[in-house]
Amino acid sequence: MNSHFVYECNSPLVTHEALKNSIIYKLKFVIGKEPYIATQREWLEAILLAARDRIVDRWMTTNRAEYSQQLKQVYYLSMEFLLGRSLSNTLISMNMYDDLVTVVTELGFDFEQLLEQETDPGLGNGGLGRLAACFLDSLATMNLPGCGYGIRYEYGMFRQTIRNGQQIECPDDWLAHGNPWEFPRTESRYQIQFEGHVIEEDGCQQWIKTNDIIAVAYDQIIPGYKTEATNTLRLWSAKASDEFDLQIFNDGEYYSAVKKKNESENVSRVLYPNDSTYSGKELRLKQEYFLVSASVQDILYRHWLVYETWDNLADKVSIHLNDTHPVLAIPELIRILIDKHQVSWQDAFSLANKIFSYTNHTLMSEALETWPVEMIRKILPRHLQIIYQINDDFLQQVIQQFPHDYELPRRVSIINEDYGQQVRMAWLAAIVCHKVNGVSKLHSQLMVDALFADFALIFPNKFCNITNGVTPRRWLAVANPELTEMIEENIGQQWLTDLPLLDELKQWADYPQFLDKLRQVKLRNKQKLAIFIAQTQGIVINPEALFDVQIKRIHEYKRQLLNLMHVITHYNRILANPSKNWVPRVVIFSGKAASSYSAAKKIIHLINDVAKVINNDERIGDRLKIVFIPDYGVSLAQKIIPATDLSEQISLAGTEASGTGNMKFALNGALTIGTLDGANVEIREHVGHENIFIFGHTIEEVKQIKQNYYYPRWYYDNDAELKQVIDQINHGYFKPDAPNFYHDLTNSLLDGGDQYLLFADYRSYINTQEQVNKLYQDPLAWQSKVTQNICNMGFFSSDRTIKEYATQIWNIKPINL
Ligand code: 26W
Repeated sequence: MNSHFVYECNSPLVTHEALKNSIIYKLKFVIGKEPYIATQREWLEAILLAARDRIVDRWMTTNRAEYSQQLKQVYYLSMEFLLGRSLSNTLISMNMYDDLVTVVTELGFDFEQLLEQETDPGLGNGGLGRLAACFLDSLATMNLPGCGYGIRYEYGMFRQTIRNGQQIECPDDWLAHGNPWEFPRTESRYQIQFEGHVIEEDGCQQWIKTNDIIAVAYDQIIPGYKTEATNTLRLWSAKASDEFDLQIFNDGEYYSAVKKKNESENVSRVLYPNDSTYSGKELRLKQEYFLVSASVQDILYRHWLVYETWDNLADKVSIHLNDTHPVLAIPELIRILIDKHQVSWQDAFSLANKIFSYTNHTLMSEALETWPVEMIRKILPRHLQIIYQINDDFLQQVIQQFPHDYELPRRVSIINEDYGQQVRMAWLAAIVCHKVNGVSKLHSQLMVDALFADFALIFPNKFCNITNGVTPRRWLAVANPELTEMIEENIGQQWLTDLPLLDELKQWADYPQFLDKLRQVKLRNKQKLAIFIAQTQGIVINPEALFDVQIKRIHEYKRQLLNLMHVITHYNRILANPSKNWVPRVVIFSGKAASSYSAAKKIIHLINDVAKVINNDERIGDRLKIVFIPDYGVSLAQKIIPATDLSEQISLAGTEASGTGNMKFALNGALTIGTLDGANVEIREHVGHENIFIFGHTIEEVKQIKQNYYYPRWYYDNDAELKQVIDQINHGYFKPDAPNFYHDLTNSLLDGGDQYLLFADYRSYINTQEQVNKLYQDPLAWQSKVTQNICNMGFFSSDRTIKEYATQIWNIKPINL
């Protein structure tokens, strides 16, 4: 290849002049506008396209290298990817951030303002989707051959606004202005079959008379940080297989003619905005199958193109299932190998076993997917046969292995006969995959002790732990440039790809000058957030106050309500003792509730009602402010996390699988107040017990309490402050116009069993918050603990996580570039 045509970053071709010309070129020839009439959005699009051009050569180089080196690849199948905005990240990866700032400023734009115009694709619910995005970043940065597969939802996670304290959901039309990052691959299309029936012909199964949809690929480049390597995220979009029914159209029924087309394309229309309870809806099942069928067909097509044999499939391909949502990939792979390529059952099963691995992200029983047998029979009849066959073979093996445990086959059967017939997707994954992992030490332990206890006995080497991590590129370099710069001044640049090097900062941990500089960086981030909050919420907050933050999906188990109970307690204490020297606090909440989750919606409502009363109580002044920032997402997290002093990680022990926000906060110099749950346990091990505020009952104690008949009223009767808080909520102190409005909420605690033990953990939470206040009054002592947090976060880089996946599960090696 003629290297003359290769754009190299830092080469003379990427001078400011060239960059500027290329932006203007895009504006004129791609967008079709003259500079003087183009809108800011059109300029942004031109800039994105010009930036995109500069990663294309890396992409092609990587793809070529992967192809010629015939390396094993991992394919990461996920129903969700929460990438966040791409421009800053791309620029930082390419080391051309400053160049673009210069050029864009010369063109007369405010760069930061322009960045804010980029759409944030919300193609996920929360932790699981964001983890997938961190993984893509780490794979590319470490030159590991991988590719993400997902769905190009036309509508992502709903946009949240708050009206009269309540959550209002609006559609997220994120493609309204097009998506400059994507490359449509109209030639990469696969037929996806649904319904129909199965016949046997000459001993072969044929799935016929199906209704078909076409999956079309859209690719986005995922750049690695300061490396030639890139990654691909391939998202599938549904197209009707017949544009419309010509016969009906000719009969003059235009509407009916396009109806069928619309129905087919509904498959990729909208993300299910639910991350807590599985919905059991047919459309969701179709989405899941749509993703996996397109992806498996694509993987097999490309493998055959290179190798023309299936014998080495497991040596070249590893497929990872991000939770059970893509588990149908298992019967799909087996189906294609057997029905289309005449592979034997034994060989197909053995390939599937070697190729697939699965991560479990939740132990909550209501979130575990189980599909009615009849629904699968209707939509995927051939897959049901394969699932039955897998189950039969497995149960036979179990009976042979454990002939005396008569109950075991019923418990481990993929088909749950207890509630009508249900296919347990987690069981299917646990039986076929060669590895199953949890996402934190504690979660993985609970997984083998409880959910998968039987399977852990049957397959003693299958289960493992790989603790989650986050990418320091987005969560420090992009989100917190000031802290990044300060770290660089002290220890250079290497740490961004080798996070344990943060340990070197320890040498300055005792220097007041260093600690004070750290405080100033935080203060400036808080000032920025305060401006944002004033502009968007009209609430004025004091940047010197302690910023106490809980941002995540609203869920009872995450206990935003416990946080609010502390807020009210604190409010009552200020009122009772107004002259005391109170540490000023701003308590910030942000997060979406699933549209159908009424208890979670009520918690949002209560937060806003409490905020209204307290923020307008003149006796309080700026000693306590509550802010609910609407429409939580990746971009908002990037603003809030660098400005946080106190990170709330307060789920009931045993309920949060890992948490990843907890890691982002600590990395950005917030102290954690949290329970011994998920990855908090490991964060404590790394940062040291004295540098984190741990409270609440441990898992063992929770178990004990629940066994010995938990009586929440006892706490209410014996704790005057708790009683006061609950009475205030109950009697309408925060909702004078509808005083009974929160009865159901307080009842669920007082008489409904308080499932998440808010009352049992209340007192220790309040006392621990007292210690937080005390420490905050001593800035040097506070900053010294902050430093210990930052220094010790090396372990929680997603680079470490991905290295563990690469060696322990996928067996993939870096590309030679
Ligand atoms: C089928 C409905 C549904 C959809 C999504 C059920 C469950 C989910 C996800 C598994 C929920 C999720 O995002 N889990 C989170 O995964 C993170 C990454 O591992 C963990 O850090 C969080 O603790 C876990 O709640």
